[in-house]
Amino acid sequence: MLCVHSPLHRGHAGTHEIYRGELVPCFEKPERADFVLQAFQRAGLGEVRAPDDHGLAPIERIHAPRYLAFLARVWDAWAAQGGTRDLLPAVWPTRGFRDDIEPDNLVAQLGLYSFDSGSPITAGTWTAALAGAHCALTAQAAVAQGARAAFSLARPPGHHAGTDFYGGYCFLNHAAIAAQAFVDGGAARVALLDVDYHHGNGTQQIFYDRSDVLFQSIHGDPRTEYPFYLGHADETGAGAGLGFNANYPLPAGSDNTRWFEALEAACRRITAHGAEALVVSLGVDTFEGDPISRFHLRGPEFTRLGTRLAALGLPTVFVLEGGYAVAEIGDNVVSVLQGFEGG
Ligand code: OKP
Ligand code: ZN
Repeated sequence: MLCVHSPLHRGHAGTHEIYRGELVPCFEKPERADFVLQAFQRAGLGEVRAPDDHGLAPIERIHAPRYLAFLARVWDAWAAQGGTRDLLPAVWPTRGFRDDIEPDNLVAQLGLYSFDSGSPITAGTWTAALAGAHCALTAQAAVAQGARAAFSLARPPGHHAGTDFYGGYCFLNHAAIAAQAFVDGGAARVALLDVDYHHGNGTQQIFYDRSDVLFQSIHGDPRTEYPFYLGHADETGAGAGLGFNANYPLPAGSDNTRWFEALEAACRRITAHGAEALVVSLGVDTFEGDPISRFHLRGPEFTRLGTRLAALGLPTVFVLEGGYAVAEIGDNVVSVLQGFEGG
């Protein structure tokens, strides 16, 4: 399997995030991608290639121009004010505020375009996120040109990022960008399956009123788990998209039997959708030892996941999302990919 990877992810290196009211070191760190790359190469899974530059056009198919412009300039604007520390928002426009005006104040701009205080912007955040989008687009292009599957190995992750907002460590929604590229390449029906522990609220928001991209997410119940305000079972799509969004919230601590029942339901639905291509938001924070999540998948379960996805028989793009047990993240991702290759 082709792996698309760029070392530019290293430029996104936050120092701290706010977690339970405390400043703690970031969970989403560069070592994550390094460990996945090492494991991929050690397993001899295939070629590792740098992304091609696909330009901004396919990214603008998903993200609003003013949001992209903000991400591209925010660090330089901060540096021009003498800022050196990670940028974190501290104020947000909630219900009743205006969101059609972009304030001049930088921290207020951060709040306008974000939904949490856990996603620091650093000097290389835009460059890293952009490289990640190009990794996903390069993987998608390889699959569109006939490869059975490809793996976009990038960070920061993407599935919490929506049309014009970041959060949950995510800035550009790489999986959504890849799914849109399949549509723009002529696919009438695409399936996007999110198996990260956290609901893919950004991806859901992006495709909520569309019937061409079926979005499904298996995740910790948002009544207790991040991102809390979206990801419930009664969110089934709107307008033309009604019936093309499916959430499988499982209580934190759910066992693997329950998790694979949800996977089976999601897979059957992908087949019923008549999808021509599959994009997988591959988070492995479902791992038993993950420091911020509470499911129980281990190596054999990750292999089984890959095997089941292969049985769908679809051209498949894997996009890396979460996974914070750094020492095990590489083996867990490789288990999924090996399960797929063997399936
Ligand atoms: C990203 B992905 C809020 C911090 C809460 C956010 C978890 C993001 C997970 N201050 N933690 O889905 O793996
Ligand atoms: Zn996650």
